[in-house]
Amino acid sequence: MRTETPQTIHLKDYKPVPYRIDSADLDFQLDPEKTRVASRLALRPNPDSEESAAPLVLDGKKLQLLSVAIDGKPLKSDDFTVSDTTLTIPQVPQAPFTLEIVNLCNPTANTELSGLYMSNGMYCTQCEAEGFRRITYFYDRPDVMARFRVRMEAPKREMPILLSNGNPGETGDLPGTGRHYAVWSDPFPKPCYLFALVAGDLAGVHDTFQTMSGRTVKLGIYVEKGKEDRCAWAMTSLKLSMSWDEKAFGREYDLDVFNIVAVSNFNMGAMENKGLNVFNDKYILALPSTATDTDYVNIEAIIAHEYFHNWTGNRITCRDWFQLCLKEGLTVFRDQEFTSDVRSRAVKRIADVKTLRARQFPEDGGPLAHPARPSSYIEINNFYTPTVYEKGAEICRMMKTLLGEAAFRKAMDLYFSRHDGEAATVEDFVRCMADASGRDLGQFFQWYEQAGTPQLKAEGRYDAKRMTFELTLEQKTLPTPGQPEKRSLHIPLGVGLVGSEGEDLPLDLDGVGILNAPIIELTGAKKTFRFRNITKKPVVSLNRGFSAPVNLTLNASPADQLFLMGHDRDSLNRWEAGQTRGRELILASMNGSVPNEEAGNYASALEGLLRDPSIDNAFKALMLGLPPEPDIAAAIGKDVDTDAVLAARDRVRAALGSRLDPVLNGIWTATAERGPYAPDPAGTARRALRYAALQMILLGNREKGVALALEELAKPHSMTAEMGALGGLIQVETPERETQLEAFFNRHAADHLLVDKWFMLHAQAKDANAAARIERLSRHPAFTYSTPNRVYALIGGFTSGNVAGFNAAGGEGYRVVADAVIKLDGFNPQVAARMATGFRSCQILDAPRRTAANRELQRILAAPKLSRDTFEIVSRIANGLALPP
Ligand code: 0A1
Ligand code: ZN
Repeated sequence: MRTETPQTIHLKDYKPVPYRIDSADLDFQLDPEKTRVASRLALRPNPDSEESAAPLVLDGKKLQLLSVAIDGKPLKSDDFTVSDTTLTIPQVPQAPFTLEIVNLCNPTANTELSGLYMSNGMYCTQCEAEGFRRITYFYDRPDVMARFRVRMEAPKREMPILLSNGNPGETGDLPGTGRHYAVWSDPFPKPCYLFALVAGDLAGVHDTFQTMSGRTVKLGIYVEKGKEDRCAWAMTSLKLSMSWDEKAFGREYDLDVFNIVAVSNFNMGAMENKGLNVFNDKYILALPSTATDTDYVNIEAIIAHEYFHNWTGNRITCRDWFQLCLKEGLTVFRDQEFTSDVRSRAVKRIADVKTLRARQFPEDGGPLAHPARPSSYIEINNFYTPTVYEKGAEICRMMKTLLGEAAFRKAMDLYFSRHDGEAATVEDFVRCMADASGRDLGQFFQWYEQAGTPQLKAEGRYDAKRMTFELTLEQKTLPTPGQPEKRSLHIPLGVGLVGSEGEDLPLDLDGVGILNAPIIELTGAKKTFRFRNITKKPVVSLNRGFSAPVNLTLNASPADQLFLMGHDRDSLNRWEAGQTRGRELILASMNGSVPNEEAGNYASALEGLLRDPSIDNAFKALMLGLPPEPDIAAAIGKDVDTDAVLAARDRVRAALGSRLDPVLNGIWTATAERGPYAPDPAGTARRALRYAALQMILLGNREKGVALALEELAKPHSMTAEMGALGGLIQVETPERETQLEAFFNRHAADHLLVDKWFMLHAQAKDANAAARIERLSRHPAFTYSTPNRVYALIGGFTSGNVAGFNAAGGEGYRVVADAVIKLDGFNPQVAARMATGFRSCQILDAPRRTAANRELQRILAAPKLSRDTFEIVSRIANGLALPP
């Protein structure tokens, strides 16, 4: 058990540092256990600091200090002090001076994968958020921006490739030593979290990109030898991202080279280090036989995301880590727009809303709720959350909605010109939005500071005599930890009044006139909007395009919902109407049987869509997907029995599957592959529909579904086919799924990314003994806790992809995850804490489950030497559970 509570950091305590670092010259003598880092820093008193003659306190962790000198003069041991986390020099010159530090660090012992570490024999780094302090002593905070020059030395045969940020400089051999060196200089000042270094025996795939001003940029993707043939998609995606940012935002790339390195041991998805992005190899490597359509789409989006950070994150960075959503929310928004433009806008928006609901809403509605810009934290690594990323993106999107396309672009241009080269705040960003548009965003700013998903109640009333339609909106946000009182938010809402032919009626708003943009804005707790000259009774379509991240309840009848499902011009709301109908049907089936008539109506509406040749296959696939179990659980709200939720959902799927049997079979036949695989939108859409149909067939007509899946697996056309068929099969308890899982492993045991997929499939298998399966697999020879991807596949796949298994009433699912968290905490706290977030929704479950979850959370908290990371997450969740439901 921890003896003391770790320190909390507060936004209100922000203070500039007393010294600036203008440049950092780093020399690395790479060695697996004793890497020697010689750092030469040009410092000077910071004119923005209020302190005078303050001591110099640099961050440093797990370092061995060898020497310190100021202006060439070595310091004596009583001129400075070293603690576990700092190097303090009480007296330094009050004019520009040079500080030279020499220290050692141990990449092999670095199991946290933060700082300089080894991944499969190569050296690589991860410095965000606070990893640079594990390399050398520095001001490890984003508002200290320096020009970096890096020289590195390593044995030439083992480490032929030497990379760092910026542009390449001198290289050479060191005769007689077998070693060689390379110099890299980055002309753009940057915070140290964007520093990167890579050394290894890697294969490079090369290309070039011509920027809009005619410069040629050399592009390189570095991977393990033998994987060169898997980089083509990543390279195509990179070039597409570069040209899109020029067109959409006028942003040109600024260095002579752009390199990407794929590594197999990485805590997160990827990292935007200046000119040298480091990627989890899962988001680079792709061949039709190894990657699914989803993998291809993710690779494209993550390459884009990291590339876009070059302007939103790197050229303009964050003043402090509380401003994380300044770079992350905005960059997610940018990558969402990119995918919308290069693929289908309608499909992308639905996919994003699904992610938001699956990941962010549960966070915002539970013990881990925090504002998009938090005001305090214990461990910043715990704040790379769906709220900071995805809700942060929604906030940017709402500002775009409020400003309109042209003013938003103007505001972005202003942001880029006003803050280039700076470490900015969320206030700076919103001020650009306000200044460029003249809009008052004072109240809107609350979206950054207030946690919780607003509940929006809407009631429409048609008055035939007066020909008016009144829409009454009421907002309320429930208390979240640390925020008992909530204010009203400024909510932009896309709105349509749909006539009986599916046409949009003109929006003539009382007191305003005909609306230019079909958007209404709610700012107070409650307001009625009256639309005039409405000649016939409309069906209201609200929050079109998911214009605001709220939980909407609308007084729409099942008939209205079915009508919108078939007719709304807003595809998001067409899908949303289907989700609402599906959710209500599942809720109505909780008592054991599916209401016949309602299921029939829903199936007919789906059938109409599925048979309509003018509708995109990807949209059809989305329409077939019923709301996931957590959505149903959240709608129930308390005392949830997750087995009952799973059973009801499966009952509805089975009922729909059998009613839709002919049309699903037609889809199966029509979507058979006829040519070679290509990850293009049309092919991706066709396959999405094919495997969505298979899932329904499996539930509606198990024997046939199993036969189709087996046929597909006997000669799979691509990895998408393999995963589509096996992903369906694991949902039904049949002997075939076990033999097919085994066959998958035997086929792919040599490919680590496919072995991850195999663990993930197992983790998601619906099974009364799911926890025992996880337990058994955690002892499989291919399982290791030291590779994050493997942990995410097995443990993450279980907590998020197997709701009933993880939340088994006996507590065995919680136990197996708690065991994993405790094991992981000893060597990779970031990953341990991430896995512990799986418990975040337990407060809405029934008493036996809550008690069992709490027992395991307390067991984690009692573990010796618990990290700050895990302590923060687990104690917040446990506190939430202690409250009455
Ligand atoms: N900034 C990266 C994500 C990232 C965050 C933290 C990391 O280590 C703790 C690593 C990567 C992105 O948004 O892609
Ligand atoms: Zn990012």
